Amino acid sequence: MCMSRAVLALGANLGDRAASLQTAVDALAESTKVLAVSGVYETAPVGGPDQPDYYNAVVVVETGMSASDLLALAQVIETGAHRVRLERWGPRTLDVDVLVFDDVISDDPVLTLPHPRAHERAFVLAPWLEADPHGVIPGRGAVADLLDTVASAGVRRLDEPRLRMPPSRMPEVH
Ligand code: A4P
Ligand code: MG
Repeated sequence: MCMSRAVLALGANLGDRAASLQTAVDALAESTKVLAVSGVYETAPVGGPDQPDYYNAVVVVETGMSASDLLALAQVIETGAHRVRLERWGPRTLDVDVLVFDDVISDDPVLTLPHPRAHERAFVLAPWLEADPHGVIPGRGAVADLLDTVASAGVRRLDEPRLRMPPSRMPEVH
């Protein structure tokens, strides 16, 4: 099977934020091989209406799925967390975005790759650097360099909670 490497961003600012993030990690591990999980970052909301602070985290996976199947999985996970889409950039129990999928570049509005705002958001780049210190955003540059260019005020790594990395259910590919 042809394996791809993808990076996903998790965000939650309603309900039990830590539980929502852990549910997403567990659900991803059901269908992909989870390679790395960042710590949990408490972050001030960017854009949208007045809303509570987020918990954000980043997950690196290896998968035999296509990019569109991975987006579909992300959306199933969001729906499973009872996410209701009320307004763009508004509060949510769980947001699962695909940040990069291999080195694919696409401006398809259904799945834009890399994620069009990832490179300018400290709440994405800080956990990404932790999970993948050598991460690169195709067409934009190294995550480490991009993080140096954005304002990181309002982005704070928490000692607790920690996200558990569940054992992968995916069979090893030889
Ligand atoms: N879509 C296109 N490309 C992608 C991709 N790479 N990954 C489409 C995921 N989805 C992608 O998404 C809207 C549509 O984007 C989907 O139908 C999908 O086909 P959505 O999740 O329904 O809506 P949204 O999340 O409200 O919009 P959007 O534009 O994804 O918002 P953002 O940019 O993700 O921002 N502040 C803090 N501190 N932390 C956060 O996590 N998140 C947001 C949401 C705003 N402010 C935040 C945070
Ligand atoms: Mg989203």
